[in-house]
Amino acid sequence: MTRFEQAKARYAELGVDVEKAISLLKNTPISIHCWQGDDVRGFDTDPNKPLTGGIQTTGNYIGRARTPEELMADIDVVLKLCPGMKKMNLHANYAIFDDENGGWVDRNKLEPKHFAKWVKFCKERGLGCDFNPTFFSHPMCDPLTLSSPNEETRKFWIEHGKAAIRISQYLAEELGQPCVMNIWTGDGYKDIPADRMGPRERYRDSIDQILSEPFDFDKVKPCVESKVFGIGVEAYTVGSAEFSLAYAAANMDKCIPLMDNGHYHPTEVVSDKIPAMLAFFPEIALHVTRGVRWDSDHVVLFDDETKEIAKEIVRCGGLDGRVKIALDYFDASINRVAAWITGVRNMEKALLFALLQPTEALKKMQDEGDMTSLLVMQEELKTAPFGDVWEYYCESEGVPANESWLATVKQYEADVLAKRV
Ligand code: RNT
Ligand code: ZN
Repeated sequence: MTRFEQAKARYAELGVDVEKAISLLKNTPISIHCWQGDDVRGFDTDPNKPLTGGIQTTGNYIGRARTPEELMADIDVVLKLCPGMKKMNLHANYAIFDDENGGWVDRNKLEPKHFAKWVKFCKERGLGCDFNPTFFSHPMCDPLTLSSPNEETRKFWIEHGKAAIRISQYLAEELGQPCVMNIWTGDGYKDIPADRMGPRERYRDSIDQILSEPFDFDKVKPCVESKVFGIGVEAYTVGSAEFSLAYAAANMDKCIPLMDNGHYHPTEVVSDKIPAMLAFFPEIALHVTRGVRWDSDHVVLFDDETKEIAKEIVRCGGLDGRVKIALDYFDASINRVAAWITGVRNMEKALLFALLQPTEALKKMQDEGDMTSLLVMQEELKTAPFGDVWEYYCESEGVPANESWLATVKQYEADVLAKRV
C-alpha cells in the first residue's frame, strides 16, 4: 500500500471519503490577487509614489514586477506551483495602456479595452476574473474618496466605481464566470472627527450611485468590504463593520458583504462570522489574509484561524459558490513569488484539511450533547495523515507535493527577478 492508500483507509475509518474531498477541492476557485507581485503599485500612476489608503507594503526585496509582462510572468510561476482551481483578481490600477487602446486615461475614464490583455491572459489559462475599483494611491484622494465633502472629488470616484461595474460585466461575459467586484476605500481620519455621520451618509450615497449603473447581478457581484482602522486612519473608518454590513443587508438585491479577516478587533474571528452571515445572505465574499499587530496583510499561513475559516466554508456549504474565496496580502520583504505561492498553497491546504473532517459525525456528537467525544475527536483529527493526502492531491494536480517548489522559485529569482534592476 502506498502512503496515500494507507491514509485513505485511515480516513475511511473516520467516515471520510478522501476522493470526494479531493474532487470538491479541485472545483473550488481561489481568487489570486494580482497585487502581491508589485507591492500594490499598478501601472496607472507614478510607480514611485507612496501607497495610500491606510495600507502599506514593507520591505525592499529584489524583483518587484514593473510591467504587465513581468507581473504576468510571475503569476504564471504561481499558477504552475499551486494546486487547485484559480481565478484572477485585478485592481483597476492594473489597467494596461498602449498605443492600440489610445494610451493612458484617468481612473474615471477606464474602459473594458484597458483590460483586454488581462482577458487574453485569463482565457489562455482558463481562468475567471474578479475586479476591484482602486480608491487609493491617486492624486484625487483628498485624502477621502467616496465620502469626501468635496463634490468634485466624490464625483470622480463615483465615476470610477461605475466604470468598474462596466469592466466587471465585461470580464464576466468574456470569461463566462461571475466577477466579484469589491468596493473598499481607506476613507477615515487619523484623529477624532467632529462629524462621523456626514461621511457615512456621503459614502452610502456614493455606493448607491455606483450600483445604479446597470449590471446583471448573476454576473457581477458587487461587495462592500469593511475595516476597523488603517495606518494614519486610526481614529475613524467610514466603511466600518456596521456600516458595510448594514449596507449589504439593505441592498441584498445588488450587493454582498465582504469580510477580510485582517479587518476586525484582535479577538474577533471571521470563522465565526461566516455562519452568522450565511444565515441571512445567499452569498458572501472573503479576503483571506493574516493580521499581525498593526498590519492586516501578512502572508496566509496554515494556521488555526485559516483552518477554522476553511472549516466553516466547508461546513456551511460554502463550496457550492455561496462563499467567494479571495486572498489579500502583500509582503515585499521576502521573495514576492514565494510569498504568493505560500499563501495560495496554504489556503488549499486549509480547505483540504476541512474537507477531511468527518463533519456529519462531529455534528452528531454536538447535537447529542456529547461534548467529550467532540473535543477528543477534534484533537485526534489534528494528527490524522493529512500530509499524505495533500501530497497525493498536489501530484494529481501536476504540482510539487512538498518544499521542492522553492527550488523552482529560487531559480526564477536568479534567472529573472534578480535582473530587474
Ligand atoms: C485593505 C483592504 C483591501 C486591499 C486591496 C488592495 O485593507 O484589505 O482589500 O488590501 O484592495
Ligand atoms: Zn482586503
